[in-house]
Amino acid sequence: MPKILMLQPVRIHKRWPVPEDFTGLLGASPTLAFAQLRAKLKNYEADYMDGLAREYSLAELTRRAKAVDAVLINAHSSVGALNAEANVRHILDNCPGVPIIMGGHHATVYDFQWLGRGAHFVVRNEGEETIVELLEAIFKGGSYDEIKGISWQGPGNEFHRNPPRSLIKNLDDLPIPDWGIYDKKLYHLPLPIKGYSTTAETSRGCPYHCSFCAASEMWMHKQRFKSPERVLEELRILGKLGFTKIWFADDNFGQDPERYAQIYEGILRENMKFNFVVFIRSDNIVKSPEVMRLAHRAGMRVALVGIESAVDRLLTDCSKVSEAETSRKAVEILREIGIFIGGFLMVGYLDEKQDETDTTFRAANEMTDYPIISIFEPRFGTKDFVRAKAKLDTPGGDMFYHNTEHFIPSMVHVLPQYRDFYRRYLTHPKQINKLLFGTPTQKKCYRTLYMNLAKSVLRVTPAMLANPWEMTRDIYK
Ligand code: B12
Repeated sequence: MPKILMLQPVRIHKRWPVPEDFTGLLGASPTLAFAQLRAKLKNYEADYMDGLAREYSLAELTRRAKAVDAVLINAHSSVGALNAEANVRHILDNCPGVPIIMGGHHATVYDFQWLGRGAHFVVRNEGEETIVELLEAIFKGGSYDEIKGISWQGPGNEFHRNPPRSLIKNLDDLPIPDWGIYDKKLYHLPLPIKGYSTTAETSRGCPYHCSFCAASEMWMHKQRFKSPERVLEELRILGKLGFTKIWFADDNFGQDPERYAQIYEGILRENMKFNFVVFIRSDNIVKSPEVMRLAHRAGMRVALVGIESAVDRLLTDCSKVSEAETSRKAVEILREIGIFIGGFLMVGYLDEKQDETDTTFRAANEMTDYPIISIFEPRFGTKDFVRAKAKLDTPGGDMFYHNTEHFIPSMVHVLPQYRDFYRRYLTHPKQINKLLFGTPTQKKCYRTLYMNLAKSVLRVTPAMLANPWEMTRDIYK
């Protein structure tokens, strides 16, 4: 039986004092990608490493990559691109001959760039059907020309991009994810219920066209749903496996409130015990506050809401199709119900004025428990990338890497304001008050945040101290 290694890249480079992936401070949950792919690859022996959830030495990476016949790497964001590339290089240098297959959001848009960096194959967009055909071709010696959805390096190092593959019509046709590949002890979501944490999904994609969003492009602006019966079946299995804390990966959870009401009612009817985290739009919250109450009774404890900006001019400019007032109403509803609010906001958007930036920072403070603010960076493959490029406002050229230092040239002045915001946020008595006297979810979230922050600060090395806010190499063996 051929062997594969499923690899979430090992962190060879790290940032200090705050890690490069700020969301990671609130806990860890695995990518569902490998559990879902593994369920399609039952006739392979599979090993799994998650470099975002624990540390590994390079010697261990070498040993485990040498022991398999192919390495499958998830490349999901520009923030992780540097480490993903360092892993590819390490495997090429130390395990020659092992085919490297990449997939995920980042690999999909940067397929040729990854081939140029040494990957042998990139599986673009949805992976389940493609990986089965690709591994068969690799191990049984078929041709790659007919496999839809791959990009690959030919024998003369020439790059090929095969035609795209259609999306799976009915997500219920997917096999049940194999959550058994994950080491349960590695993951922890900051939710009050006792039990193990993991990731699941009820849908894929999002029908909207926000011009900054690469995720919606990835799924061709379509949203496909699993049926409520299928979601409940997965939840029963998760419950039996001991998972009680679930992060729903959906980009647009709750889009059809009636469908979701059936899921919540099922959870309550069967007396299933879960706490869960979701990404949900303000307009869906406002559309049906009663469904949100039901959601809370069924276990929704954290809502990650794309507020983006508190300025309607900017929301219109990025085609958000939701007004700042809608987000305010959504926040009121969530507060009243007692759901923890993680708010995504952008500052330094194209042509943003200083007073607009200030308004958004104020909104981040007022409207969220946990503000996840990004200084706007145009993502390759989006409409905003084309707009920013026309103005030469792309600090990293094609934006393959996340640029922690320079950001978009016309908005570089936002950086000190951004750091100042987080310094104040983290030390403000309001947060400490929630840590000590808040809801069980607030207590859990803030305890996790401050513990992880302390761990990050304390694990300083001389190289990190000399280069704060830079990605510094941290593994030598
Ligand atoms: C769980 C998760 C995380 C976890 C990672 C878990 C882990 N231990 O691996 C944590 C919290 C750590 C995380 C962090 C970040 N994340 Co994240 N994350 C997700 C989330 C919510 C779910 C992923 C998932 O399970 N999806 C469901 C699976 C089934 O879909 P999929 O991942 O796309 O996989 C399919 C295909 O892409 C493909 N595929 C994927 N990988 C591979 C690999 C191979 C070899 C093959 C063949 C195929 C393949 O096959 C799968 C099945 O079809 C997604 C949102 C989403 N909807 O996907 C965001 C998402 C991927 N994250 C995102 C971002 C931006 C980040 C951060 C940068 C956030 C931040 N600023 O801190 C960091 C970066 C971390 C890093 N260092 O790389 C963005 C990426 C957008 C983009 N590229 O432009 C997403 C899409 C969220 C969003 N809508 O913006 N994340």
